[in-house]
Amino acid sequence: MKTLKIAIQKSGRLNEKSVEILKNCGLSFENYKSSLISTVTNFPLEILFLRDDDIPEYVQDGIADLGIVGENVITEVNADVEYLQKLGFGKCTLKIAIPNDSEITDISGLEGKAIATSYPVILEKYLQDNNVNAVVRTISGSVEIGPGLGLSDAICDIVSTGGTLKSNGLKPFAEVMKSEAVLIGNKGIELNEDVIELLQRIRSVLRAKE
Ligand code: PRT
Ligand code: ZN
Repeated sequence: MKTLKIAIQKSGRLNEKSVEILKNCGLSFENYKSSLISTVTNFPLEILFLRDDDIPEYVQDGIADLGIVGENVITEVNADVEYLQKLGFGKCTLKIAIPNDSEITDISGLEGKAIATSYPVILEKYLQDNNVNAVVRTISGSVEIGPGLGLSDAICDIVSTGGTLKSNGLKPFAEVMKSEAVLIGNKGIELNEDVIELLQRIRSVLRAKE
């Protein structure tokens, strides 16, 4: 049987928990920081360490059979992949936030306003669903400083504790989507005994945590 490939985040918020869940499945591998691929020594599996943004497309295109990534990233790139299992970590919410002193009080108040975000696809869809015409300004990071710089009237960004919003004088205003890390698979994945075994191990690790 062909060696399976699973893509996980190389470094960042999901890396540690992704490695942990695989190790808890009894898989032995080196958690290389410098190389892209690590071979599992006691299971026919290779681990690809990637930027999280690249994971949905790698799995969609079959370069990796499986992947662990945040739902927000999958939705943003519109990846056509199979959702196999929610993993219970990396939980966060994509929210629209406005300055504490903003005069906006409801969604319709965003009409004609500028919103800074790293999630233009998800935000555009949300605005459309709510019949609001706003200007979406796409920036790749530090979205929270947008209003302070006069770049935008609101932001749309990932929130977990809310601390970042608070320290930038912003308040959450509307919830756009909830997200957590999920195990995804290529749509054409063959459910052979290795895949089934791996899925069973992951599910039993999750059950043991409940
Ligand atoms: O380098 P690479 O591209 O792989 O990583 P990245 O920098 O794009 O992503 P990373 O590691 O920051 O986040 C990976 C995933 O973790 C995200 O796609 C989410 O699914 C999930 N996640 C969970 C979060 C957060 N919580 C989170 N708090 N992603 C980002 N944040 C940021 C947020 O953008 C904001 O700047 O943390 C800040 C807000 O946090 P609080 O606690 O102050 O609210
Ligand atoms: Zn990223």
